[in-house]
Amino acid sequence: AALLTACGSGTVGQTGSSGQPQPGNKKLALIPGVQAEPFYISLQCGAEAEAKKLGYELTTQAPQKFDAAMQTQLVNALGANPPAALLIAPTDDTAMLAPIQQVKNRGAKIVEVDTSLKDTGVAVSSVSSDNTEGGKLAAQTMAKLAGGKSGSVLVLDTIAGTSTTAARAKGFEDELKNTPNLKSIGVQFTQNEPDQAASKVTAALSSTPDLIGIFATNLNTGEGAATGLRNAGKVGAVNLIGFDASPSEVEGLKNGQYQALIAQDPAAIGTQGVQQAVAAIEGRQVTRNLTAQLHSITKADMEANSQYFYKQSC
Ligand code: T6T
Repeated sequence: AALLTACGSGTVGQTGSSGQPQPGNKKLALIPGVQAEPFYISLQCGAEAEAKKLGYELTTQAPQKFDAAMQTQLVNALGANPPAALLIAPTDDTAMLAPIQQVKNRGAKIVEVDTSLKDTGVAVSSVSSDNTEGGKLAAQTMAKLAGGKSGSVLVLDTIAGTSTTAARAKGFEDELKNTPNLKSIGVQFTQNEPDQAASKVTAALSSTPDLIGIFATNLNTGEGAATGLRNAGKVGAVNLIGFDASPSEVEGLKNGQYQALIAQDPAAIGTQGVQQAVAAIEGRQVTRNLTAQLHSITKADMEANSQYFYKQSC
């Protein structure tokens, strides 16, 4: 079942017979990438608070898995009279185009939060981290951790077609070229399944004896990579840099399973996403692309950065 929560007051949106939302429509829908996951929960918390402040009603429905078919069902369920705006993290940069376009055709403003479609003509605004920059930051951190030592590095991506993690992997690989002592053995896909990430790490450890580091491009790949290293008794011997700052990743940073985390600011993405949606609905000026801050956190400075840790509930 999909996660369903509602918040905020405001009138339920009225819709004309044409299916085009009218000025009194105060309804917003948020469809994140996946349910019950700290990154999207924190994003939802930011979005809900801002919607309430602006007098809008935000309803969230999230797919059980990070999966385009499951997400399509939720988008289609918005029906012929959609809310005034849809805030969505498309789980596939191409497959989600048609269902989202249909909601737009029915009069809703589209705002991308976190991930985005390849087609930049659909959304009025896209709010995300600068994911290329995040990958670059991870590569610079990896170089620092290696401290001049030579070796190979593995990059774990999630599912092909995920705009965010693809940009992180590319940003990382491009930047790593500036550190000649480190060589990438390539990007491997894990389908966003921790078990697959763990087996990719096990395989890389046996095929690449000089493996010195792993960049895990999101929460699940990081958790799986940490398991893989633990199983092989290689925790700390191979530097693990994760993306995101979920409670379990933060715990892992504290106990030495990760050497660094690149934390996003999901609540800010949710807040700004709602601000852009409301500006579009009310006919005010909208910013096409907005980026939220990123922070590289190590064990040494984790106390000072605790405000960036993700939440399990609002
Ligand atoms: O890293 C985030 C998000 O930015 C990405 O698009 C998908 O994975 C996460 O939700 C973490 O699991």
